[in-house]
Amino acid sequence: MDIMKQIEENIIAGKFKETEGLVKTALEQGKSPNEIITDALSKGIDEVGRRFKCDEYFLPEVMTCARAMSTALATLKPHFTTEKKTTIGTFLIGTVEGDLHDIGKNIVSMMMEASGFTVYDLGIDVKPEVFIREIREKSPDLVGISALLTMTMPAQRDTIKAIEAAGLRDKVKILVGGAPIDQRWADEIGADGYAEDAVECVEKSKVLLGLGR
Ligand code: B12
Repeated sequence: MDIMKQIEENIIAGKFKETEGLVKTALEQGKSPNEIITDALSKGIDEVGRRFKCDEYFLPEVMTCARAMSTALATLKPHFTTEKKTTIGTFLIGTVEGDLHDIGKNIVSMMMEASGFTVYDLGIDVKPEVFIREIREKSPDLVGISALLTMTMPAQRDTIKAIEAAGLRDKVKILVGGAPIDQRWADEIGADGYAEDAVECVEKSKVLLGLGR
């Protein structure tokens, strides 16, 4: 079986102990980290989501698959490091309060870093006051707010409102993302932009900072 298919199947099977070796083999075969994410890992986790939705998988299975996915990303991370020494902008990112999903956010962080941004990742379940404290401390150009649950989408709005109330709204550009998010929602809650995936996040970030595409 082709290595990319093997990685995809490995994520679906949640065999996290074998993941690192497979990802290393793909890198040795000349696959780029980007290809591995798009053509193998994302396909695998999408299938996990599908099985979860139709009750073929339950939470314990999804958790082992997520662990395999996180292991794969950790293996890829050093291969993503940018050659550029100077930063083209500063990006602060976190998953909203009440939301524990971080796989997509971590991919966004890695791609932004690889594209020359300095990234501060606040992790998961981030309260609005923590976003505010960190904006004051790090003075980022951009703030990314991730949400994966329809239930936690309103927390994106609350976070933006809190940033406004703290008098910091005009100091940062705000991008929102996550599977249930779209441009309409981004407009409704007053974000500066929405990106469907990590590659688009890099593109939109550059546009927002006037750096072109
Ligand atoms: C893995 C997973 C989990 C793992 C998360 C582990 C982890 N470390 O992240 C665990 C097991 C913990 C989990 C828990 C739950 N989950 Co879950 N989970 C998923 C699953 C299968 C995959 C998510 C994922 O990683 N996708 C892959 C990444 C690469 O995609 P992504 O996150 O969308 O990110 C991309 C873009 O969205 C974008 N992006 C992401 N963030 C940002 C931020 C910015 C700023 C930008 C610009 C872009 C951007 O770029 C990313 C890269 O391309 C999805 C199904 C799915 N297909 O989404 C369900 C899913 C999200 N979960 C779901 C549910 C219901 C739950 C639980 C409530 C289950 C329960 N009964 O307890 C809990 C909630 C826990 C909590 N409080 O957060 C539902 C949500 C339904 C809904 N509409 O609200 C989904 C859709 C499954 C389903 N089909 O029902 N889950």
